[in-house]
Amino acid sequence: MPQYLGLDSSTQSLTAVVVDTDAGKVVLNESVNFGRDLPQYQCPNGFLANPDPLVKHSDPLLWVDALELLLGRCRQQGFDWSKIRGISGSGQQHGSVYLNERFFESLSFDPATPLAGQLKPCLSRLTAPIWMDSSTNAECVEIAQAAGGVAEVVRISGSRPIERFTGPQIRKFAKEDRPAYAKTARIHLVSSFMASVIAGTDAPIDFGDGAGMNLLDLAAGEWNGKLLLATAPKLRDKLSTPVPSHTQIGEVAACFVKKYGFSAGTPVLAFSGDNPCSLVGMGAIQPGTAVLSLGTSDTFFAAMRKPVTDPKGYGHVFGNPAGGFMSLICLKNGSLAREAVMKKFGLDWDAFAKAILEQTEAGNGGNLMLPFFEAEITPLVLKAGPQLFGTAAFVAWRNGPAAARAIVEAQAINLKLHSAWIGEKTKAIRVTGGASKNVGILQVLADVFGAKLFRLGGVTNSAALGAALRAANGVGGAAWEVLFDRFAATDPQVISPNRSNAKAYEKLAKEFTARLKDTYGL
Ligand code: ADP
Ligand code: XUL
Repeated sequence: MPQYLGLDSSTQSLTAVVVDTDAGKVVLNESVNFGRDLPQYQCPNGFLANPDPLVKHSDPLLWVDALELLLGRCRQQGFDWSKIRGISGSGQQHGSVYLNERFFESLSFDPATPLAGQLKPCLSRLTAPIWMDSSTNAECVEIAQAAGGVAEVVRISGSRPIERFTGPQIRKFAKEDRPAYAKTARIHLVSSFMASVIAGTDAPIDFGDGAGMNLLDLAAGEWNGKLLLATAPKLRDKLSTPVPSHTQIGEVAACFVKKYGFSAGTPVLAFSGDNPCSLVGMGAIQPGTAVLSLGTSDTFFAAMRKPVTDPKGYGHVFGNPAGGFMSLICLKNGSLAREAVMKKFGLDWDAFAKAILEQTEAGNGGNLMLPFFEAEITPLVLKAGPQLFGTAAFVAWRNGPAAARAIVEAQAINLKLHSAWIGEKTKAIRVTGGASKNVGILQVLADVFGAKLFRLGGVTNSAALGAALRAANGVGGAAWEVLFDRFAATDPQVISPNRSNAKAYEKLAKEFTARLKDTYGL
């Protein structure tokens, strides 16, 4: 029975999904949660505390330890890794790991000791900036200037210089710590770093995730000389080659054979970003099916007919792992912002859903929130702190049900307004991610988008599933349609829009736009 493993190294957890393609079954779906299972790293939500609210870094050794913990735990529980015929993976996008010369030799790991300890001396920067970091506004301006303007960066890379993207993050490091930058021999994305570990080789970066760096020439599939130069010195030497996502990059490292019982010679396919992998896991590789992913970030994405860029500069074009391109917008204030409201009023997720579905109505009686608990990406708001407008009780944070509805309505309207540039009419949207369990949240999204929402029938982590399906396609040669039939079927419970709410949301969208303008000058 051919089995394929997909690993997803996401913001708050590491997940392994194994599909058995003959049986059409998911035979493993296990996660390690960084906060709960590895508290010693002090990253309860996947990032380290920092006095600067714009700085969000994680510890790359946490991800390596999580991998070993997960593989070991599943083996202990009786899972047989020797049956795996191909491996691929997914990583939170944009995050970067900085490694010195020793990295290249360290990859022939010693199976007798933990890998994190072996990789520690290879880090030229102890922490890894992740996608939540918004601290590189100055570097974005500098890169645009040096590269010939924002429009030129968009033309080449599919996005304007973006604070969380890897290029601006690299520039900041090169400016702030020149000696450590000089000692950096390799800069990996989370995806290519994890691929390097599992394959014991210096892995390439795939087009899907590479497009989130402001360095890749999308049309040519190569690093762009002008952008490299505008970003940091000698950068080309520090990056591995960009490759198509279906590239086989090596075989599982000998130490994983010895330690966890993988079969020697198991092929490893290039890892990609979590959103590109999710596009596959949701069966949405063809244009016409949009996906809403409600994870730590809320993202909205779809395969594209031809690469179109966002005139406002908030949206992106990434590589579609199945070929061609995909559009994406990302809201930083996703699940953690909803959690902040939930906790403020001592609710749980059921009560949160009830507040929306039973205790409040569309339009929220005029109560409106600008829900930027953290600096926001879409639209660009660098000043953190939610803003409330409406009744005195609501504004004073004394109306829990209205606050629950307000944050979700604002997020939904923000997603709708800022995805309009994609230009596809969305009658049906597939939803995934931790918050897609919540029917209250989904009902508001269905109403605001005026579209039916579908969830996957089985696995909720579509990025890990997508990585497993990519391995089944790229290594095992299974056809996408067959894989989607078996693994990406939607749940019979469809969330349909309540059309009578459309007017209230049109009004709210106008108000939301006006408040953004008044409050942030946007
Ligand atoms: P990521 O892959 O970005 O690490 P997930 O897709 O696993 O994140 O989603 C994690 C988030 O899902 C948590 O932060 C939590 O707020 C949210 N979540 C989990 N269960 C629910 C629920 N029933 N309703 C709403 N949100 C939920
Ligand atoms: C996408 C983005 C996030 C991360 C984490 O551009 O920044 O969605 O990939 O999931």
